[in-house]
Amino acid sequence: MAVSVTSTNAMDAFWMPFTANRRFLKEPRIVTAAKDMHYTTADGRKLLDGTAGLWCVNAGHGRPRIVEAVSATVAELDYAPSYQFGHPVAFELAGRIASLFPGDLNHVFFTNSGSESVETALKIALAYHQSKGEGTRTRLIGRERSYHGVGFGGISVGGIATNRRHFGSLLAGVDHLPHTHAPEHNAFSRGQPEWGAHLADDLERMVSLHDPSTIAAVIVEPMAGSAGVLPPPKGYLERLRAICHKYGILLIFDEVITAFGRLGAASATELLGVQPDIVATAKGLTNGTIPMGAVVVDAAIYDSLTQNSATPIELFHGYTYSGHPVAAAAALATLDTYAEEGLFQRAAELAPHFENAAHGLRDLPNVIDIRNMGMVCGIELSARPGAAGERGFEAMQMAFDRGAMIRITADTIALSPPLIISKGQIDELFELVAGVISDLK
Ligand code: PXG
Repeated sequence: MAVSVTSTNAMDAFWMPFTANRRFLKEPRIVTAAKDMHYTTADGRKLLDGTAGLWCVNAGHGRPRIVEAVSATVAELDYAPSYQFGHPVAFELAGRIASLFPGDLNHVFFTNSGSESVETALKIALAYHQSKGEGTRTRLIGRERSYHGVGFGGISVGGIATNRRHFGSLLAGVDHLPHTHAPEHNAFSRGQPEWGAHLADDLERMVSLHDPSTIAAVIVEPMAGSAGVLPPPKGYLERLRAICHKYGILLIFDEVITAFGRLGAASATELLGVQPDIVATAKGLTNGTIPMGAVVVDAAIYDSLTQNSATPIELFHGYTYSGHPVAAAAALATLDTYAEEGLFQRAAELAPHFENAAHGLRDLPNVIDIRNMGMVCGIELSARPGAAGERGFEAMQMAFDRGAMIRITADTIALSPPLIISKGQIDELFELVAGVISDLK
């Protein structure tokens, strides 16, 4: 069905998320179709997808197996509740997801988005401590420059000021570790920076300040995505893990971006060999086709919550669409596609080429840092005096005009293409971005 966008009046009913709405109405960027590595724009141009949608279309667009699974399932079982009833696809999917995560990360709670996965993970952490008789552990620790979605829990532990400052007092009892970005020490690092592991030791300071008996969990993105692509310094996550272990604090990884192949492995957990207690996922789980998230939980947490429960229902939490059959079918077909095409391995193999292409932009005007990990890179441009974000915004618009979809966070360009991208298309993407940066004022 063709979507016609006729007038500004018709368009402004849609209040667009995280968008400069007034500016968009004057200069809309509309896409109407997508296949493999490309979007089609409303005026019929092809756009190379440099961002896998919003970091979610890891297998590329319009993949037949996923399309067929969604069509077949919606015809057969359009909806079924997961409260007190079940359907086979959700059980099968939970097992498949658990098998992708190492150690005892083998219980899966379904959500519909990354934000809901984060809220779920935080609530499970709090309920777990209570189930063990340690209900004083209520404090949550996040990190500066982290993005954990837009729920009240997520923005409370999150560390992006613009996402917090308009929304009242947020959750009480939250503290933040320092972020790990320090251009004077780690600018233009390739992969994980050498400098910065010691920043994890700040958790020791918080433990002395608050006492471990008050701290429930630490939540971090193993690689911070939205805040401008910040790979973890070497040894940093290991130190956080050790300190959490020492004081009985749960470690939550927000892998909404990093799970399902983005870094060249099933997850950052697997790639980095650091074992969290809870992992929040979404995005790549269904290749972006149908909204779905999954929270993967360690057996010790599940066992404590289920075995110590004083009520028949062990966790008073869930969503109407938890384990939705059509989303679950999309996820199974997505995981099949990843496996059949070896896309996690492919990402690992392409990563060095991607890294070289990214760092090839180093000498262009206004480029002040380039960061990368797996199939992600951030290219940071200096801000125009008094106009932070303006140069980045223009880069996005110019790339759209010239044939690529790219993402920006303020003045940082973030590239994270579908993992089916070819080396030739990587070169094409970076050449286009290089041209844009060179022509920007
Ligand atoms: N955690 C992380 C680490 C994320 O990146 C969320 C939670 C929330 O997911 P939902 O599905 O509720 O949006 C995210 C989402 C961008 C961008 O351009 C990133 C996200 C969403 C939209 C845009 O960087 N990440």
